[in-house]
Amino acid sequence: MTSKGRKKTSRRSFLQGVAISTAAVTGVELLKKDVADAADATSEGQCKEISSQSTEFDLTEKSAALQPDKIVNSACQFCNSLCRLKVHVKDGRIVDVLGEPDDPVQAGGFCIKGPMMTELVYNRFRLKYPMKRVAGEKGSTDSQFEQISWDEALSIIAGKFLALRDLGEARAIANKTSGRLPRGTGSLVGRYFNLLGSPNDTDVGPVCNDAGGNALAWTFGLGNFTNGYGIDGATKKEDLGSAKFLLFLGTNQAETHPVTFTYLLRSRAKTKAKLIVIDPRLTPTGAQADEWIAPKPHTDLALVLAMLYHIVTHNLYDAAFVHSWVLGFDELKQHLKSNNYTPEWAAQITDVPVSKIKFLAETYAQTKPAAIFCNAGISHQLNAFDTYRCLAFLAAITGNIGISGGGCNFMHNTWPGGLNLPPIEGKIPKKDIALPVGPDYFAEAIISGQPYRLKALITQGNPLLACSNTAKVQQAYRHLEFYVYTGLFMEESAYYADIILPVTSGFEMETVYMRRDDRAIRWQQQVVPPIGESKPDWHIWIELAHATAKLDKRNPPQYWQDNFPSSWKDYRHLWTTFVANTPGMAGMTQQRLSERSEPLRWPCPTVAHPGVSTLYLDHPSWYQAAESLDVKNKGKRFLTPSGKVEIYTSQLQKQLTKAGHSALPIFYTHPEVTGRNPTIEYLAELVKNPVNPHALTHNVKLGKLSTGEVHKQYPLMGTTGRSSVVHFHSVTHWTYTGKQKNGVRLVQIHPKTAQTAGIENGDEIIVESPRGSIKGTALLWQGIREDTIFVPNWFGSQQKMAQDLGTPYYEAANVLIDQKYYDNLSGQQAFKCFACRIKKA
Ligand SMILES: Nc1nc2c(c(=O)[nH]1)N[C@H]1C(S)=C(S)[C@@H](COP(=O)(O)OP(=O)(O)OC[C@H]3O[C@@H](n4cnc5c(=O)[nH]c(N)nc54)[C@H](O)[C@@H]3O)O[C@H]1N2
Ligand SMILES: Nc1nc2c(c(=O)[nH]1)N[C@H]1C(S)=C(S)[C@@H](COP(=O)(O)OP(=O)(O)OC[C@H]3O[C@@H](n4cnc5c(=O)[nH]c(N)nc54)[C@H](O)[C@@H]3O)O[C@H]1N2
Ligand code: SF4
Ligand SMILES: [Mo]
Repeated sequence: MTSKGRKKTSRRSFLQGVAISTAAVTGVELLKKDVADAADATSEGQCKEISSQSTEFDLTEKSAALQPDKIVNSACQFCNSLCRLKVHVKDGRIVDVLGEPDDPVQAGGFCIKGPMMTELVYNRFRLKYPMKRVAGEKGSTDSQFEQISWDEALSIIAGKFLALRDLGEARAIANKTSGRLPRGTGSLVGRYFNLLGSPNDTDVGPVCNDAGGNALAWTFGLGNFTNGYGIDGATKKEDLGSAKFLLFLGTNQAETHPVTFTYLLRSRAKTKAKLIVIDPRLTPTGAQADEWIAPKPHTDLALVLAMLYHIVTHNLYDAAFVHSWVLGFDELKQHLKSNNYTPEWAAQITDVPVSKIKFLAETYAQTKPAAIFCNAGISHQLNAFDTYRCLAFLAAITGNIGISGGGCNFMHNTWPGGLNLPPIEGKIPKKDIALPVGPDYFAEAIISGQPYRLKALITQGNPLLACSNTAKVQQAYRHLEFYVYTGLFMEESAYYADIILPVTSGFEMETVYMRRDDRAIRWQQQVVPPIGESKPDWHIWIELAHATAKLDKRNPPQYWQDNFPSSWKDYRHLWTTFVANTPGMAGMTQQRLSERSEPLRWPCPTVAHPGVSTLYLDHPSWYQAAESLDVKNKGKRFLTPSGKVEIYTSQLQKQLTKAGHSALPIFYTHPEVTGRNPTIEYLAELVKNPVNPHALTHNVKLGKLSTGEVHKQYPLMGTTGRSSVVHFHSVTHWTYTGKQKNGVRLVQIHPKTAQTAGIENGDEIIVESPRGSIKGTALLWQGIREDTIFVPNWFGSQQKMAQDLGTPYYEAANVLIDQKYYDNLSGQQAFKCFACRIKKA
């Protein structure tokens, strides 16, 4: 953050601090920090006029060399803090990147990655033109590729897809999107797949955080982050900034959403709101907290069930709200009691003391408004949908939903999920039911052909690092008949490709790219022309449709051309089309977005509407927006079938039972969690997924006790996640700054655990799981449970920037993780749990 005079606790002083003796230790005790630290946050995010300035005087003023010719309003393509980046351009070159001081949430701030956007533009490793494979085995680094024209590349792809379709195998063609895309790309992919007749265009959601959105939709009606950052235009008051209690589960926002987290800290310095962070390890987020609680990984569901139990049995709930707005409270109460989900029970499973669980439940219920925030630490559990549902129940029974400063802020369930295009002209083929959602299932379908085989695939993102069980993904991608890789660099996945397509980075396009968690978006101007022959994704799909038109023998060219007008290549035109066809966005015109310093939130039914901050707020502004989404919503507060919060209804029960679940979740967890716990069995039978009804899923049986057998060989638990604020998935590993700051894979291990294994700080180590092993460097860290290690993801074997910095090349961390374990409702992969052992390399 560009801040002045910030006090820091160094890692050294931290390591010299007190050892952790119990699972629940306060960040305060551990770091011996005081409230001054929190007050310090107020200085965060203060913008300096020119970022390269390093004193309080602006010594770049009148610097002939550094005065920009123009400043372009672009945006960052990395995290969901959605910073505006004001890009200084001199003589056609980017010379500086600053934040937006006129956006009160951003307050001029940005993180280390903002300026790294420039390193995506000027980068000798950028893919610059389309290529095709000419020699070498798929996956081998000896693979040879040769430059081809866009015309040739797109006609090869179209020809292959049409050939499969004509054999009656349209469903064998799939696409996997990434979260890093110009908005609306998924709608164009979906349209192309509709015309082709394949159901297998998957969104990044099931890999990322869909479970949260799914649970919200099933409980409250909309699948989105419920509250907003900054001033709510309807009430003219702070929304999340007015929270009195911030409960974070499985989210390390200090490193993953630094600027919006800074906004929360800035607000908290005024409100003195309590912040409690629940995470098996101490992160920079936990360091800011009043209390850090470290449960055993993958057991949050037990913690939340016990909080519910304590609130219900001690009458700590909001009886008036429950009476007016909640369906199924009595059934929930009965369920908690009959299963005996007491704090004592949960303490045994989670390893969090009983008193802590009770304290947590009481504080949450009695400190209103209380806002819950969750992210990948919850989403990447095999019980994610059920855990998120229980968290939604917590908010519902305490009346913390539909109020400013409260809500269920399940991150990365922002808007837009889909942007609508006009109805398709012409008759489209009937589609089969889709494969189980989540691209991680693709590997299984390619290898086993169950329930049917995938043969051709396009991806955005880097599945060879991002998907679970890398060895299986490698095997599958070698077997694919046809694979198209799109991306910025020659990443691990590109070596498996038949065709490689170069895409433009964020500064090279006028578009709407990232989105803020609270459903807000902003318009961004193009800063520089595309590098080489690279194209933005939406151009690729429009041009692919036109290439397909030329080769299709079944349909007239208009079938493709009319449904993909070339005018959409102008993003303004495409955006106007989205605005005209998507409910709730009539007020989000390009003109309005361009004129604002702040992003604008959906839903936003008219240009006079401020955009909704708090969903379900009992306020005319919300009712107007709700009705714009669907006329049937007229007068409804919650957008469920009943218009109320739905904890239990017979309809919910009927639907969820079909896939082995219940409207009232029981506790179960990953079989590789230590101890003997109720777990999950995947049945051979595939059923229609009630949460994703276009797709199949495995039926499951919940509750069978795990044997603990795996822990005889692999006594520890591993979890994964982001290495630090420096990296954004794999892409920043291709920047000099990224590799320079964080080029070594540091595996966090508790000192006692390391000592038992004969490992010292800085030792080269090997981490082994039943699937495979990886190398890393031991980072002894007192802020992690003794039974758990943390392995950062997205270090890869082809990240050429390592050459420049002399850092190692690494195997994907996902070799450690089993693809079998996933949430059969949301499709979320259990990235956050694996049995393991460690040794010195
Ligand atoms: N710098 C940076 N920022 C990013 C990204 C990035 O790659 N780099 N990626 C973006 C994306 S796509 C996403 S989805 C988000 C993810 O953002 P986060 O969810 O904040 O990131 P993670 O590091 O995956 O996981 C968060 C925390 O969950 C903890 N955790 C692990 N297992 C458990 C568990 O069982 N229970 C609980 N309560 N916690 C657990 C981990 O220790 C970790 O600190 O970040 C976004 N922002
Ligand atoms: N073990 C473990 N695995 C995980 C996770 C975890 O926490 N632990 N997290 C999961 C989560 S939440 C996510 S979101 C995924 C992220 O993993 P990915 O989906 O692979 O990450 P991305 O950042 O989307 O994509 C990486 C590459 O996409 C390319 N790219 C960048 N911008 C664009 C663009 O505009 N268009 C196109 N076509 N390509 C582009 C770049 O070459 C970039 O390096 O990983 C998942 N995998
Ligand atoms: S990565 Fe996030 S916090 Fe950092 S500059 Fe980009 S949008 Fe802002
Ligand atoms: Mo994600």
